Amino acid sequence: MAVLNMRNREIECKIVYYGPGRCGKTTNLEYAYKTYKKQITGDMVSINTEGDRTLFFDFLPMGLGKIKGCDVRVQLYTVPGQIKYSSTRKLVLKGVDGLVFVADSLEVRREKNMLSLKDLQMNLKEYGISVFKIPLVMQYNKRDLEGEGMPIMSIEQMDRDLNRQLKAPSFAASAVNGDGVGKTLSECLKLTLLSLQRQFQWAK
Ligand SMILES: Nc1nc2c(ncn2[C@@H]2O[C@H](COP(=O)(O)OP(=O)(O)OP(=O)(O)O)[C@@H](O)[C@H]2O)c(=O)[nH]1
Ligand SMILES: [Mg+2]
Repeated sequence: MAVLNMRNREIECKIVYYGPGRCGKTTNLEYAYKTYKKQITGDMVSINTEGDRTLFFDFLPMGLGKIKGCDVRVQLYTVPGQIKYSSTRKLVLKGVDGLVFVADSLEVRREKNMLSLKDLQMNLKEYGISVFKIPLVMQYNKRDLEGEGMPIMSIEQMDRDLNRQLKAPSFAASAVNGDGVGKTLSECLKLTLLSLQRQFQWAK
């Protein structure tokens, strides 16, 4: 849950990158860390197992400066995507204000994307949050793999699989190159801050 300190006019909120193992969540944060230096307010913390898989989470603090008179700070987190880290994923979701669901465009990951979205929905439910109500942005990652030998799904197919009911804003991306990373994040920030403004009547 966001922390609002209206006396000091400070807001701190939490955005979580969710999605199946190896879909590119950590890569999104790494790109943001490298690229948005002015907004990054501390080191990126990653807790990995061997082979770069996320074990607990990645964490990246950002400061957006003053928005409508308030100093806005954002904490970006990723969950570990591997099935076996289910309880850690739930823990990382605690207090989430906005979500990026990173889906893997590789055809062979189709089922994994859908299972991960279900897992997200169930974990949110345990915190009393509806996936339809929370600020959520979809990212269809690894678009650069088109024509590289392993078939990828069309955007339309991914929308049908994952976004038919949610109707969340969606972005094609290639996190390794940085394509779509900024657009995804800024849309999620926009939706999250709008939702906080509505909830707390801030900026009125
Ligand atoms: N070709 C391509 N590879 C990508 C892209 N994004 C990530 N990768 C690669 O996919 C692999 C997994 O990326 P990670 O960012 O570690 O995936 P993750 O979602 O954090 O995985 P977990 O921590 O296990 O949940 C790495 O080898 C990345 O370089 C992309 O857009 N295109
Ligand atoms: Mg990771």
